[in-house]
Amino acid sequence: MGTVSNTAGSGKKKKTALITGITGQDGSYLTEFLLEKGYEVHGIIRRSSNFNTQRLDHIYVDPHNSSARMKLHYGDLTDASALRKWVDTICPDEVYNLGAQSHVGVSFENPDYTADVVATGALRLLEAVRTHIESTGRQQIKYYQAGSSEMYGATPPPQDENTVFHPRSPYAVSKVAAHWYTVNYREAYGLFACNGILFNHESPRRGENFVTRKITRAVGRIKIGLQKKLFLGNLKASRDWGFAGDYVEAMWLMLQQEKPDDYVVATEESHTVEEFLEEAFGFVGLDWKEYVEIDPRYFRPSEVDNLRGSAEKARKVLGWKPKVGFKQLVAMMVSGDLERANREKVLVDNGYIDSHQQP
Ligand code: NDP
Ligand code: GDR
Repeated sequence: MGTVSNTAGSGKKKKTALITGITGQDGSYLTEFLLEKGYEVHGIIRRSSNFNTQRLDHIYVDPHNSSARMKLHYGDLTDASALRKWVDTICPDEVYNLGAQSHVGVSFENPDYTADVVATGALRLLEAVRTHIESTGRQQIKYYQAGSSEMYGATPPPQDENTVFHPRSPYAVSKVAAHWYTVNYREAYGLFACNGILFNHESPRRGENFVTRKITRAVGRIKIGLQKKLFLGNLKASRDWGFAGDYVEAMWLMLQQEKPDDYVVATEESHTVEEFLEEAFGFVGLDWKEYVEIDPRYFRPSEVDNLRGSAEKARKVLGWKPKVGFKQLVAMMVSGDLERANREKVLVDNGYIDSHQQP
C-alpha cells in the first residue's frame, strides 16, 4: 500500500486514475496502458486468503520505491465508506469502474451478491465521486462504467447504442441498472460519466472459467498429455470476441472526449463456441470432436444466443478500431496456454504437482 502523491519527480502534474477491478483481466491491461501514458494508477483490491494480484505482478514496483506509479489499496464495491475514503484520498482525475462478479453463469447461483457488487456497487462509487466533488468543490472527475453486451441479451444483432436492452441473467440485469445509474448521474448532476458497452473480449489473461480460456487451457493440456476431456455447455451460442488489450484503449478514449457519452465497442464479427473450438483445436492439429463432451451443468437457465455489435459510433467519434482479429486472438491464447502446459508438464514429470493441480 503506497502513499498518495499527485506530482511527478519532475514537478509536472501527472494524471491520476483510480481503478476498481484492477486485478482482473481488463484492469491489468488498462493499468499497463495508463502507466505507458504517464498516469499514476491506483487500484482497489479485495482482501482474499490467497494473493489475487498475479495479473499485475509483472508491473508491480515496491511502493517504498519512489518510482512506483501503481498503488494498491484494500477496498470493496460493497463498502461505500472505503470507496469514499479512497476517492477523497487519491483525488483521481479519472475513475474506471471495472470491478464485478463478472461470470454470467455464477450470477444465477449468487444473484443477490452479484446485484450488490455490480449494480449497487456502481451506485456506491458514483455517489462517492459525486459527494467528493460536491464537498470539495473540485473540478470534474471523469467516470467510466464497464457496461456489457449481455445487457442486449435476447435482442437480436446487430446491437448498437440504440438497441433495446433485454437482459437474460442476474448479472446482465445488474449491468443494466449500473448503466442507468451512470446515465442518471450524468443527467442529474452533470457528472462526466460514460458507459462503455463492451462486447466479449478475451486474452491470455482471461479468467479460466470463461469459455474461450477454458477451451485454450484444455487445448494446451490435451496436446501435452495432461488432460483427456473437455466438458462444455451450449456450443451454439454466438459471440463477438475481441482482444482485451484493444478494448481498454476505447475505455480511455471515451474519457478524453469533450462530452460524456455511451459507446458500443465490438469487432462486428461473431462466431459460435463451436467455431472457437474448431479454430483452437485446429491450431495444434487436433479434432475437437474427439475431446469435447457436453455437461448440462454448464447450460444456463436462460441463454444469450447471439451477440454481434455495431461499433460505428466508436469508430467515428473515438477513432477506435480493433487491431486483433478472431484467428489472431485464438492463436495468441492457444500459444500462451501451450507454453503454460509445457511448464506444468515439467513439474508433473518431476513429481512436484499432480496433473490436476496448477503451478
Ligand atoms: P474479471 O472477472 O477478470 O475481473 C473482475 C474484477 O473485479 C477483479 O479484479 C475482481 O477482483 C474484482 N471484483 C470482484 N468483486 C469485487 C468486489 N466486490 N469489489 C471490488 N472488486 C471486485 O473481469 P474482466 O476484467 O473481464 O471485466 C472487467 C469489467 O468489464 C467487469 O465489470 C465485467 O463485468 C465487464 N465486462 C467484461 C467483458 C469481457 O468480455 N471481459 C465484456 C463486457 C463487460 P478479484 O481479482 O479479487 O476477483
Ligand atoms: P459470457 O462469457 O457469458 O458471454 O460473458 P462466457 O465465456 O462465460 O460464455 C460464452 C458462451 O459460451 C457458452 N458456454 C460456456 N461458458 C462457460 N463459461 N463455460 C462453459 O463450459 C461453456 N460452454 C458453453 C455460454 O453458455 C455462453 O453462451 C462474458 C463475461 O466476461 C461477462 O462479464 C461480459 O459482460 C460478457 O462476456 C460480455
